[in-house]
Formats: sequence, C-alpha cells, structure tokens
Amino acid sequence: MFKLIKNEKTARRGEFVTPHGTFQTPCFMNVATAGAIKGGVSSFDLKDIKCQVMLCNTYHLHVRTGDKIIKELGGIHSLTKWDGPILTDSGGFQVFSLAKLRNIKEEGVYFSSHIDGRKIFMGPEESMQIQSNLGSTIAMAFDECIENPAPYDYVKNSIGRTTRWLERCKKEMDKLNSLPDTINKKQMLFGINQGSTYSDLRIQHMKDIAKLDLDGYAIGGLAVGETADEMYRIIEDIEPYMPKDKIRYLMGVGTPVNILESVKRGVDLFDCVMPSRNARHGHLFTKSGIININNQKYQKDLAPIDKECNCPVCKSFSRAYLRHLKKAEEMLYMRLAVMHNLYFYNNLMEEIRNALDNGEFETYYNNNIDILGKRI
Ligand code: PRF
Ligand code: ZN
Repeated sequence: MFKLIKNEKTARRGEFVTPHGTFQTPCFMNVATAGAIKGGVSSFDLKDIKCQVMLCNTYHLHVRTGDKIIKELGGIHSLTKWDGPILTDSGGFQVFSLAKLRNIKEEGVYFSSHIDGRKIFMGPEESMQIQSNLGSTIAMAFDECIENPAPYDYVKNSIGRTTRWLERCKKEMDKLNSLPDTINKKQMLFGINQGSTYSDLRIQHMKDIAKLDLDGYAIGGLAVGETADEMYRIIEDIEPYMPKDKIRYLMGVGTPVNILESVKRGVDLFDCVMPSRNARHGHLFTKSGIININNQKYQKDLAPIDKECNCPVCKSFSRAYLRHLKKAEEMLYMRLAVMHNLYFYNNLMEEIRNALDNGEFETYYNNNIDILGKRI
C-alpha cells in the first residue's frame, strides 16, 4: 500500500508498505537479475549500501534454474537471504530484448531461450505463475515493450493487447494468491503503461489500466531509443492520469540526472543496470561528477573514490587501489566498484527524500542537476 507523505509541486515523498517491510520513496531498486547483484555483492552487503528493494527477473530465473525448482527450494527470499521487498520483472521486456525468434500472438509470446535455443511460450498466465513460484513481493504485469520509434498503428494495436494481457494477469494473480501452497499469498501486482512516444495512446492506455485498481503503476517503453527530452515530455503528459494514491515506477531508468528529472515530474520508483554497468567500465559516480578510474592520474591517488561518500569502500580504500585492482583484473575491483556506485544511487535517493521532507526539493534540484552528469 502506498502512502503519500508530502509533495512539492509534482514531486512526491511517500512510503510503500509490503508484507516484506516498508520502503521509503523516491526509491532506487538494486538490480539482481538472476538473483544476485553483479560483481559479487550479496544480501549481506545490501544494508551497508542503503538498499531498500531488490529487483530480479522472471525470464532469467525461469530459464536458469527454473521457477518450479526455486519454489521447491523455498522461493527467492529464502535462497538469496534478502528478507526485504523483492520486485520481479515479468519477462515482458527481457523476451523482447534478449530472446531470439519471437512470435507475438494474442495468447502470448513464442520465443527461443537465449541460453540454449529451447522453445518457450510465455503469456500473462505463465508470467504470473513463474512470479508466484518465485514468491516475490511485487509481480510486474506481462507487457509488450516496443522500441522507439515505432509506427502509430502498431503501437495502437499493441496497447490494446497489453491491456487485455493485464486483465488476464490480474485474474491469474488473484487465483494464485488464493491457492494453499503459494509462497507469498499477498503478492502484489503492478500494471505497466505503454504507448511509445504518442501522448494520446499513452493517456488512453493509462486511463484503461487505472480502472483495474492495481497495487502500483509503472511506465514502460521509455529509455528504449527516444531522447531524454521526449521521455520527460511523456512523463509530464501522463502524470495527471496516474492515480495519485498509487506508487509510480519508471522502468529501467536511468542516469542520476534522469532520476532527478523524473522525481521532479512525479515518479516514485526506479531501477537501472547503470551502477553496475558503469562500474565495469571504470566509471564511478561522485558528488562532483563521474570519474574514470582507468585514468593514469589516479595511479598514485590515495584519496577515496569520493571524499563526500560514506560507503564502506570509500571509508577504507583509495582510488589508487581501485585502479590497480581494475588493471590487474582482480574480481575485487567489480565488487568494490559496484558497491560504491549502488551506494551512490541509494544515497542520492535518500538525499532527494530528505530534501522533499524539508520542502527543499527545488533547491536540491537546482544545486545538483548540472553536477550529476558531469564527467571529470
Ligand atoms: N516493460 C517491462 N520491463 C521493462 C521495461 C518495459 O517496458 C523497460 C523499458 N525501459 C525496462 N524494463 N516489463
Ligand atoms: Zn563510496
């Protein structure tokens, strides 16, 4: 259940109550695609890096090791030992971005696994069954994510189908939640808004899915080829049609700048692989901009990654050590770099929440928006 605590214009400060605990919003979810954060960061570490919510993927866990086996093993919470909220993405996006040879029909999607080419069918019912087997806190609806730009008529047809899929998701979820051997009988369901970059289709779709009174609403189909300005425009256009009393999740977004701009426009929840992907390439976030740890100038630099950072990595290790670990291709580099980058994101969200609590969001925005994206 979402509680709106405060707002400053369209920016919102809230909290979301789940059977696995309450998290504060705006919030960034830490991505653990196949049940683990990339770079060897385990559930032991998550509290230290201010993580509130973990995100796993239906598709990955279905193809390896299999949701039925995970259910037999006690579910995703029991395996990962993360006892906080876990959101699972439906497979909708991954089927469209990873799987080969896909064929979309009214009943669902036929595709080949990206691991072994095995033929798989996934529709709304299958996606709900898998997410129920995993026992996540929040299940995402099975949707079609279309890359931008896309032809108007294709998008128009697609959102109709995504709405019908959502109705089937809700029915199936209600059924699964009432079965005696279901791991999480209070599993929540979020709907996903689609409609590419067409405001009229976005608004129509939002109105249609809002009627279903779901636990939360996501904005999908953004950050998939359109410009950042187009993405902000779409968020602005649909914001008035998003239920005020429901949490709002912008899927797969984004840079710290994207997040601050989207909070400003009324988004509560985010996820992105950027903290780990950037870490892999040596790009580390700091309060004065993004540094590239590969740079020669850090070879003898004994300062922490970010002097203003209170993460476990910055408290102990230097830029010189991180650069050395990366050059030496030591596994520890990824672990430390990912922990720092995730802490940066989680801490950014905490700062945004504090600013909202103090009625100082606009000041926070003005003081940070130009620095956050800078490469130094
Ligand atoms: N749908 C789903 N997951 C997603 C997306 C989507 O549109 C996106 C788009 N940025 C990321 N993850 N189900
Ligand atoms: Zn740090």
